Amino acid sequence: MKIELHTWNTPNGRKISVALEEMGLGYSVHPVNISKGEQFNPAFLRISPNNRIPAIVDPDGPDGAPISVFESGAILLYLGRKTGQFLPADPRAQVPVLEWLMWQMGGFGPMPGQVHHFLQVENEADRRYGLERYSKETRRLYGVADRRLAEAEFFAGALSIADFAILGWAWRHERHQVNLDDFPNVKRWYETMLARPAVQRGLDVALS
Ligand SMILES: N[C@@H](CCC(=O)N[C@@H](CS)C(=O)NCC(=O)O)C(=O)O
Repeated sequence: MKIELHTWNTPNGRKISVALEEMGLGYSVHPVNISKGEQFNPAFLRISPNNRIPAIVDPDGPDGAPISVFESGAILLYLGRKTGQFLPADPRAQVPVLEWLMWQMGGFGPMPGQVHHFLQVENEADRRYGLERYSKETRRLYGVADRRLAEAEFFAGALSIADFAILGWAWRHERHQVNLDDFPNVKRWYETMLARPAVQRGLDVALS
């Protein structure tokens, strides 16, 4: 049976469709229209109590019984462990995957997400401080990524779930007003990722 992907067409949603495609797992898309408040439906809250997409339901959980998972980082770790792909079992090799996954979850997502928010604020006085603060922090994070990718092909060395997490947000670089020409190593990595057929399928699949 297929994994249910409860999601919407957003950076956090795209991380999981890309990972599912890369791992070759069958899945069905269950759109949750967050602009209409469907994330507050009681049935969705039962699998995602923080009223955020994405969430998955795997009918074939670790013990054979169904399991649901919310939070995109937890979903990526779950899928990596389930398939043994893009998450090395060796503890030393796993550390950079966890580091860059947490780096994304804690910063390279929340910060550009705030840029997206403040860009929509119409009152200039309300907008200015937030936009300046979060744009600066977003650019700092792109700089961190650029330095990392000067020394490694992918964030954790080999392609991993951390790349899928980071790609979800890099995919929206134009929306948070970052020009990848300013970050040539990120640009090289981004183009490498987009050239992967499974990544393309994960970015193209209809989620809404
Ligand atoms: N930390 C969460 C964040 C998820 C998140 O912010 N999802 C947004 C869309 S990208 C959402 O569902 N927003 C609905 C809302 O704010 O009510 C994750 O990575 O899964």
